[in-house]
Amino acid sequence: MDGSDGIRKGEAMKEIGLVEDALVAVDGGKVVYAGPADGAPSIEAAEVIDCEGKLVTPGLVDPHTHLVFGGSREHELALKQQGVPYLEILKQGGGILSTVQATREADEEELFEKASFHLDRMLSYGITTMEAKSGYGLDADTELKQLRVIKRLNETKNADIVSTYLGAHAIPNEYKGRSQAFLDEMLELMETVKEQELAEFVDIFCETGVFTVEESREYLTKAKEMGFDVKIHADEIDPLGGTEMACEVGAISADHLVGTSEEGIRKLGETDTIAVLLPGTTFYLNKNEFAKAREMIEGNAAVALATDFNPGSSPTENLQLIMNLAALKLRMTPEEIWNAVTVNSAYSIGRGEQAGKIREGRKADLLVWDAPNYLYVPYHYGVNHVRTVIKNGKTLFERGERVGKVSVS
Ligand code: IZC
Ligand code: ZN
Repeated sequence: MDGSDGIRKGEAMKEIGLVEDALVAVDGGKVVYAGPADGAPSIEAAEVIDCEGKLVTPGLVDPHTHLVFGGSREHELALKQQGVPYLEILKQGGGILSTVQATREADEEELFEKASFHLDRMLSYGITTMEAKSGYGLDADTELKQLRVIKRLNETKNADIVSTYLGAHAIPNEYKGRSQAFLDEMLELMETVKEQELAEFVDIFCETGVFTVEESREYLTKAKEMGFDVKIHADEIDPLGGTEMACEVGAISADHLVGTSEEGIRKLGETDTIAVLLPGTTFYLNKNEFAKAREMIEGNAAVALATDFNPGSSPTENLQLIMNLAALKLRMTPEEIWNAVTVNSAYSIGRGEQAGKIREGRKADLLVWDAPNYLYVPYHYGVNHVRTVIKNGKTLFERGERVGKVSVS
């Protein structure tokens, strides 16, 4: 799949650059030919993978994950069943704050091992490039600990992991009622994050009981002045207007957007802020209203999709399931969905020129699917359809199983 350059907005999300009877040649971990088998130059191959007429795509790009955390939150399921809302659990010191406690208590090695486990599962589902956030420390030591784990994962694992500093994810107990003082501390820490080159992006949770639109605007503006690109958790639960603000400050992405207003949708169409939608979270929070993907795409927005992998509101590493939910709940077409997990998701984490397409000169991040065509994956739900995961030209997984001698660490 290749097609046009740049972010795919609105109508352009219909393009997928499909090639029938294709051949992809790889050398030194890079793609050296991608196109019709007929027109291919003669190639002497050391190894040939016969894809048997099946679908081959770029590695998937997951642009919103909370990959590194301590503990888990299965005890919250009973509260959810009793109808206790997500923000109420947080208000009572649970939710994000319970993960903060567990992450503060875990040492760096434990966090690394735990995140490696989840990362391997993501890879087995075909995610070869992803974003990962801090945000379960809410203090200098733990935020830096999480960011160091992300850096080490990126350096030692066969996956590209882009790092986001989310110190402004919740207000910790020690700052209860003093959000500005807490943001000031997180701003100070941002300078260290910059000096130590531990993150490319800065993110904030703009939500009722967490940070207001005005606090978020000021915080993200300062982050931009420090040289970060910015992202935002906006309009996830309550429609506060974070989407409009994200477009105004020139955020690279605005994420969630379940309650985005008409005005917010219009602004997404007019700017290059990418709408990263997380239907798995809406499903898992048991909500009936999903993000208005159709209106966004018809209004010329660029839409991407992500797992939002986290221990509270979206415990899944399966981006293919998110593709199914996008088809059913967001009414996105198969073409739009493929763009949303490849080209647009890559651009939403600053990797649009490196990942998300099979193109000569790029890393050979390829998936062979047990699927006869591209319509099949958004249709057949709940399982892993990837037959072969190839990262940098190396086969890592076959039908979900790690391949022989290839070391993932
Ligand atoms: O741990 O609940 N929404 N942050 C904002 C989350 C979900 C992650 C969590
Ligand atoms: Zn999130």
